[in-house]
Amino acid sequence: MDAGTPSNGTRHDVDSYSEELMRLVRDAGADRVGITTAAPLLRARQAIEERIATGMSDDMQFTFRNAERSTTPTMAVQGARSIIVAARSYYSESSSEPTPLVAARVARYAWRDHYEPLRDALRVAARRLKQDGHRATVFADDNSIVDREVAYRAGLGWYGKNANLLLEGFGSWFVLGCVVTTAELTSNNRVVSDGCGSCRRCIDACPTGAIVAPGVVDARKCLAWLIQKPGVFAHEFRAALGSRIYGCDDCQEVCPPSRRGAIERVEGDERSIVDVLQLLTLPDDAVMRMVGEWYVADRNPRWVRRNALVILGNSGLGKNEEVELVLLRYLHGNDDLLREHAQWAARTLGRGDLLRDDSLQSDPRDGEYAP
Ligand code: B12
Ligand code: SF4
Ligand code: SF4
Repeated sequence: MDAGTPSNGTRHDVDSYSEELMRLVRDAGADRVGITTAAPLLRARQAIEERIATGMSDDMQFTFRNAERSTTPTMAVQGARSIIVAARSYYSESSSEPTPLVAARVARYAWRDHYEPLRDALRVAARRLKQDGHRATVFADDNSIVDREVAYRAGLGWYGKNANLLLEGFGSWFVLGCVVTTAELTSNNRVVSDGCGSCRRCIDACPTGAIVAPGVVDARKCLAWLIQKPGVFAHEFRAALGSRIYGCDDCQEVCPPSRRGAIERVEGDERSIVDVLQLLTLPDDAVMRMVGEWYVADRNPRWVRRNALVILGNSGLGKNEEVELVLLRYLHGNDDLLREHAQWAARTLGRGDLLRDDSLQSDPRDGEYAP
């Protein structure tokens, strides 16, 4: 038999094999599983090309680097015929960490690593497929494939106006991933119809007006991207950053189906808050340990510190002695970009006096770590 089960089997065999694979992924920890074909993701390709043409993709690489590749499953796995796609909840109501003087908020999907458990669940199906002689590769948040479109096509949910995929009955607090395989499987031939109706809360709640049309996020304004983007943090969005150090959840927090349907996942250690003053005084390796799996351009802690300085500027704690010491450290530092962000923070905190200090001309480093 060609590549195991069940290329010359009956429709019934294909159906039950597909069911069996979905069950394996569910049993291994996924909350929802579906199947679609490996046909090109043409709508996603068109959307990516439009975002590039209008400039809305900004400098993002990810799936935008090569739109043909990220929307052609057969380029990810040669001879691919089917895709098993899974969703896993990352919602956790709240975390019980102590609140530091200057607290920065982490978006829920990054409170702990949720991609690896999802990949583990998908690997169970991939192993079975390989045992049966098929090719099978797991992808989750990978540049090779546009996850939401695969999940949409497999009938897992609808695109909300906030561009997230909302699972029917459960909302959007889910990460998505898939197994692309050469096996022929039974696709879910259903499309979940729009569940947003006349609601537009996410559009109104977005702090920067980044949702420019239903389902269309202009990355140039989206805080989740601006936090990741290397370079100077755009002045016009510094106040809007508030206390976000990684990701932004506002367009999901306000979403009624996501509030109603969230599946609580309580397990393991979580980091929902970062101590900004601590972060700004740690050496490089400790900063990177602190942020763990976060996407940080070139794994350069400079971008994390840059964001932390903007948050410090938004803290309203200009009179605090510890805040002043940290600001001085960066105002005296030899990194021009960080110094500019520290100057902005000082001015925003009403501490322009710190900039007038003559000692700013000199470099006070004394062999200790200095930015
Ligand atoms: C690049 C990227 C980003 C970028 C750009 C986001 C974007 N909207 O494209 C930035 C950094 C901003 C980002 C932010 C976030 N991301 Co992100 N991101 C990705 C990544 C790597 C690629 C996405 C992509 O290719 N987009 C291409 C564009 C064209 O797709 P789109 O905006 O979804 O466009 C679709 C809709 O417009 C829809 N559509 C077409 N016509 C119409 C018409 C109507 C009326 C509607 C409503 C929709 C619609 O079809 C288009 C094509 O599929 C994926 C992982 C992956 N490999 O796929 C994760 C992914 C999309 N991100 C994810 C998450 C969790 C987030 C954040 C919630 C994280 C956070 N808390 O900060 C935010 C949410 C921001 C938002 N509102 O979208 C999850 C989403 C899970 C879900 N349930 O939807 C993914 C799938 C990662 C994963 N594997 O779980 N992300
Ligand atoms: S993630 Fe934040 S900034 Fe981006 S679209 Fe949603 S609410 Fe707006
Ligand atoms: S907030 Fe309303 S419009 Fe936005 S995604 Fe949720 S249901 Fe849809």
